[in-house]
Amino acid sequence: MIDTQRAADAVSPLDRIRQAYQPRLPRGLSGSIRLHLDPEPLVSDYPAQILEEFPNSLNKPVVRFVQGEGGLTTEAITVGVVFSGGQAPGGHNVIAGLLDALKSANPESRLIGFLDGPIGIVKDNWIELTPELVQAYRNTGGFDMIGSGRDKIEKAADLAACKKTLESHNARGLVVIGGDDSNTNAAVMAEYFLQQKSSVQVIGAPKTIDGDLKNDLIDASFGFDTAAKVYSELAGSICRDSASARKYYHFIRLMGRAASHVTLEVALQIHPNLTIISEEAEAAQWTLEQVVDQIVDVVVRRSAAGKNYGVIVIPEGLLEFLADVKVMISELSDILAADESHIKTLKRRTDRVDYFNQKMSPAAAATYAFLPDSIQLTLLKRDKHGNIPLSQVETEELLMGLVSQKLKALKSEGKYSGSFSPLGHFFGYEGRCVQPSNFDADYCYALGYTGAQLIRGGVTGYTISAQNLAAPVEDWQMGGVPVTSMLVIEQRKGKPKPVIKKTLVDLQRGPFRYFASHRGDWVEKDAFLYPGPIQYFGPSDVCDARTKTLELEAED
Ligand code: FBP
Repeated sequence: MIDTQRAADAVSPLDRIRQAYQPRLPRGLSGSIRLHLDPEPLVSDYPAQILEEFPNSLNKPVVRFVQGEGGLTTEAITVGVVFSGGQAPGGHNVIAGLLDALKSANPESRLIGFLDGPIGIVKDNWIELTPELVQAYRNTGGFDMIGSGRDKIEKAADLAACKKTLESHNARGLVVIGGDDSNTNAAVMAEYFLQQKSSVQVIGAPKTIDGDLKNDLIDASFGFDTAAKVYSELAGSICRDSASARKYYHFIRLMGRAASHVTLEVALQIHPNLTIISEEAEAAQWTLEQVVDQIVDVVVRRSAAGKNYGVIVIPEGLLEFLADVKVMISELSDILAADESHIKTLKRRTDRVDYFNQKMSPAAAATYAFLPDSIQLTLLKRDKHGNIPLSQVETEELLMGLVSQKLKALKSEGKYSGSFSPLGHFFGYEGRCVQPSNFDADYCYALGYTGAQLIRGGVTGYTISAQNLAAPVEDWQMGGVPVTSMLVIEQRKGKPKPVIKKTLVDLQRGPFRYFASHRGDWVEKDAFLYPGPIQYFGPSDVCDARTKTLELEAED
């Protein structure tokens, strides 16, 4: 249930001041503009399943904006909008940009918000997003204006219900604000509407703190900048506490699902003593034991230098990338897809271990049996898109225990004489709903503004693209990338499914290269940096600073 009264009477001093912040718009979106379709379509060598499931949406051109008149409707239109998936700072500004662009083209145009995610479209559960309501949420964090959800829209009945809802509102288009799975929903809906000869257009906006919805035409997903800044502040403070108290080892796990973009960005911002990057672990085929050995090595080296404290940073999804655990998870997923209801009844550890001993390869069964109860149970869960709920996998606790054991063994052999007091942290939900940084406030507003122009221009099946984001806002280049061009086939719940490709950390690109060439200096020395909290007012080099990731990728 959405509390639409809340915003009016519960406003913090910062939110009140931020309501007056007017996001900057790229030059390319100002004045008279029209759509320009690249002369050549974006052609890919699609797998047969994608060719079969998306016959109407493939091989479309990239869309850009150019100065000029015509082509964008000035009729009064109705547009629907929905948040989908996890929260990310700036979502309300996407809605503000969308509303402002629609109203400035025609004050009679309407924006309606579907409640609690895609299920709101299926159930026709919505509210009118009036200028008064939206005003109270400008530049605020959270998705609470209309709520969000993780429903997957793929069943024929759900798709038909979405079409019915949108047509009953006479909606010209729908903007889906979401990550990879949500933009997959957008692709499926756009194709369905085309097949059904419906004129409803579908546009996706690239959202996710994970930073993995990006490619040559989308420099960054929104929310990554703000969330990474929050985690850098928190983890930087922990570094300072560690260097002050000099008695604890802090193990910090950072949200970000599979990709390590958040972890890498935080490492570049704070210089921890050791940072594990999942993509490197996968490339080098590290096992769990090898990761433990690396941490032990750092602890022993620092101890020899008189430092029995430090900070170790790991990504949320690390386990999925370790050679031994990865094989086990893949076997587990197949077994789960075939026998989920029975597996759910295996409440006792011994029953689960016995069952998987019969069903898995001996190595995978041994890996499963080795894990603590809480992780064993979490690995049996899947969300509606088939993802493991990685935020609940307490990898930092597992590593703390295994490192302790190894250090005890080394001590008994006389190879280590230090003290080891580990403390675990997980930073994730803390960063998803804060007031967006100036970057995300501007970026989200530009995304919403662009979404409205794409709908006014009559295109469907596009995700909003954004290039040159390391440059000043005025020089950003906004447009649209065919959503189907990002599709690949992945196994989900034991079946091959078309999904938007997650972009993981590229070990050849600037951010990782910079990290790899500097991390050696951060192990024994305390080279910690303390970025402090996000600044909204003050010198531009602090308030408008881009992520290191964006800066270093721009230099590539
Ligand atoms: P999205 O991909 O939907 O943006 O989700 C991001 C995320 O914050 C992940 O980093 C995290 O693993 C997951 O959501 C947590 O999901 P939930 O909010 O359902 O607990």
